[in-house]
Amino acid sequence: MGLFSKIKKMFSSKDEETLEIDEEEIEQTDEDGFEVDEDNESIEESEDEEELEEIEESEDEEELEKVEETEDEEKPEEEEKLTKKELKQKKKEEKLLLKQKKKEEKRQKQLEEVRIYEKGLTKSREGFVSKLAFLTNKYKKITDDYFDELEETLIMADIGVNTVMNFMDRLRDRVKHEKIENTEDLKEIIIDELFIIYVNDEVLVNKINFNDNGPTVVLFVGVNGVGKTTTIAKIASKMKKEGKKVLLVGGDTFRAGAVLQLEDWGKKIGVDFFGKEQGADPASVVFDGLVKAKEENYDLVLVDTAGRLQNKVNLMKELEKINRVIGQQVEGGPHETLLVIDATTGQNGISQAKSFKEITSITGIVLTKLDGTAKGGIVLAIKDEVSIPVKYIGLGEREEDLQVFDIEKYIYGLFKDL
Ligand SMILES: Nc1nc2c(ncn2[C@@H]2O[C@H](COP(=O)(O)OP(=O)(O)OP(=O)(O)O)[C@@H](O)[C@H]2O)c(=O)[nH]1
Ligand SMILES: [Mg+2]
Repeated sequence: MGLFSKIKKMFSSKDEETLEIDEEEIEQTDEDGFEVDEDNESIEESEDEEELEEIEESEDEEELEKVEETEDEEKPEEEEKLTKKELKQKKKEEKLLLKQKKKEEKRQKQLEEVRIYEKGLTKSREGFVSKLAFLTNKYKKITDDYFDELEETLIMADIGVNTVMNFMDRLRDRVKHEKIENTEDLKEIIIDELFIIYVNDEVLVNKINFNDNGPTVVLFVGVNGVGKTTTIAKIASKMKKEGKKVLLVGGDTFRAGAVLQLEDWGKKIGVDFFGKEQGADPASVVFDGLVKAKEENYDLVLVDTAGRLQNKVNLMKELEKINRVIGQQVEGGPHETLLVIDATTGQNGISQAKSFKEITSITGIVLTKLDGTAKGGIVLAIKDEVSIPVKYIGLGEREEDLQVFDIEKYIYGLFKDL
């Protein structure tokens, strides 16, 4: 079975069988992508188990006493044994039920996320899938003309010229070696090959690098209007719900109103904010913000920055300064530098990624507004052309529309109708 068939089976039905596959095959990514939460989860589970055992023990003792009492009343031994056995059985069943409930909850959460991917990628799916279906019907047999039109379709989906060229070479090879003749038989192979472009023999790291010794500092960079501030607010709100103490730092002192916008977000979602007036030195804002974060034991500090200074050199100097301050204040910081890119800007977004990569070290990409474009292929192009993992994607304006990027859910959302 091809990769896509497996993914489709995983996400499109809810029966028990798929549930099993799901548990085994999907590498569980926590909602927010923070590694530490995965650990928490196992702690949670083991704590639950301990608790259960404790309860079991104490209950067992009580029951034993009861049994002893009744023994005095000359209860037949056989019957007593049976009760003990039954009790144990009952506890076991309860434990199992709890585990199943947890599994089901996890599964439901995942399906909800899949629905968000589905909805957010509607435009891309409609554009690409319908074109692919059209080509399949138009040609029936694989010909050079078919390949040409397919190539054009992929480039139109913003997958990127170089990526498409590589892809086409691989596809042609497979067609030759596997002696595939019909376009219909190629549909699933196309998806599998796109998947392979993204995965590309690498272990996919979409988790945020969490600092265990002090606050985790995440720096957000990107040009104007791409969605930095809203992304910060969405992540902050998610983290707050997970019980983390979050501080927003208004490092964009360049644009009028930017500081106030972040402060307003803080108020709206109930997360603390630190900032100074417009025009203040961003590095000094970050410095003071981090002093506060350390003194008051914040878990997570999200730093907003200005996307456009007078020119690239200025921006580079500014980011260097901010990085230096963070590194001095918090060991290993910034723990992440996330570049925010607006998916609707297509190839322009790719160029931005290349430029930013030259001026500062980027650890991950947040791709926003994927819901607003029919060119969702940009996810594949970024990975292939810029070699930076996409860590979050924005699939709409609601808070829950910001999702940890998951290639399987993405491929499903993009091709489920095929
Ligand atoms: N549809 C959609 N809109 C989004 C998404 N993410 C952000 N937006 C919108 O994009 C607009 C710009 O977002 P901001 O967060 O202000 O962008 P910014 O990068 O901070 O902009 P500057 O501060 O001007 O540099 C807002 O109207 C957001 O609601 C998304 O995933 N989908
Ligand atoms: Mg902003």
